[in-house]
Amino acid sequence: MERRPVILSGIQPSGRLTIGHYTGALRNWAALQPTHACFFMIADLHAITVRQDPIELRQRTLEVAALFIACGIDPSQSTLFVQSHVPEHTQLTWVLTCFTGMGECSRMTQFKEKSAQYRHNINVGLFAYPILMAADILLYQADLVPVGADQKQHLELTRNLAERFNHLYGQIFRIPEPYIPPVGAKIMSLQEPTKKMSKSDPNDNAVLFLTDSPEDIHRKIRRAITDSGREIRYDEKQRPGLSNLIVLYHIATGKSITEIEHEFEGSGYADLKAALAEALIEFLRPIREEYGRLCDAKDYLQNILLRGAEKARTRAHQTLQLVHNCVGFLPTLTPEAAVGMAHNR
Ligand code: AQP
Repeated sequence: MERRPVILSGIQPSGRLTIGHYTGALRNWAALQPTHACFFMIADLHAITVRQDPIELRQRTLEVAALFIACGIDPSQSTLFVQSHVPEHTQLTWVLTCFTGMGECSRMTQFKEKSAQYRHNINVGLFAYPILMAADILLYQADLVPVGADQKQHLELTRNLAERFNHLYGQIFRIPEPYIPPVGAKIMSLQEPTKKMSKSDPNDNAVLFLTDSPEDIHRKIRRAITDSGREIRYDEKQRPGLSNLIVLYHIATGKSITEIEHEFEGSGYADLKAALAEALIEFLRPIREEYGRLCDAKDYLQNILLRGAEKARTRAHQTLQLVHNCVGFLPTLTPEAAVGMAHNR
């Protein structure tokens, strides 16, 4: 049978998901799932690099699962799981940590930004975050990793680590390629348009959440920061706020940037904002409604995640065994053999 190319990607349950998660990740995942073997995880191990409230983290994990499905991830086609349910992620991380230089991690832009943002809690996990991400990807022998533009540097480190390991031990890891969408790879904050829109931004008006109500959407778009110009013209460098709104309008309507510029010829920013708010409300409505239905089906979500973790473990364990063998660890039982032994007791 022909091997379908493998995809691994994930999102941290560190807050409510934003329109950026949709354009940078979820919509691309949904588009790729018919032709790829997909592993999509809720990255709770990554989330605790920043202090999380345990009750909220559990709740958010299920909410993120509901949003994955509401955004088109089909659990019968793709493997959907929680990262901490597959212990191989932390096991491979340790081995890779021993192959990573301190300088490689300290160069990472995200580490620099997050250690400035969370000065009171610059923990080793924050520093080692990209090594865990490398383990996530390499465990599944992923060919393609759909990510937003901000994750490109981490993927580069993953490739370097895989090549380093392969150079020493033979062809153990597949070298993954990034998949960065041509549009929407970096949706910017509505209040500081030179900064990425982030779910943990303390300013609620800066972030468009996928589950925002129509009233929230109207308010946030009305208050979005633009510049003092008049003309509706895309210019990412000179007019980042306006350009971000144009990209959002493109996403919500499917119209090209040129079509949008024509549509608003002679109109002002207020016209664009009013049309954008309406378009976003309609665009996000089916996601919000499906999410509402799924949130009431906790058992269904939990079952999907448990089945997904079993499937993910089978694959992850194969890679981990190869790696353990390379570095000289004694073999242990496979999960299947261990289950067999427990049954025979
Ligand atoms: N604004 C964005 N535009 C495009 N893509 C984005 N992604 C996140 N924000 C945008 C993409 O979503 C995937 C998973 O993101 P994540 O939540 O695991 O991590 P993150 O990039 O750190 O997202 P946040 O919202 O900024 O999280 P917090 O606030 O918790 O740090 C990635 O592919 C990412 O590129």
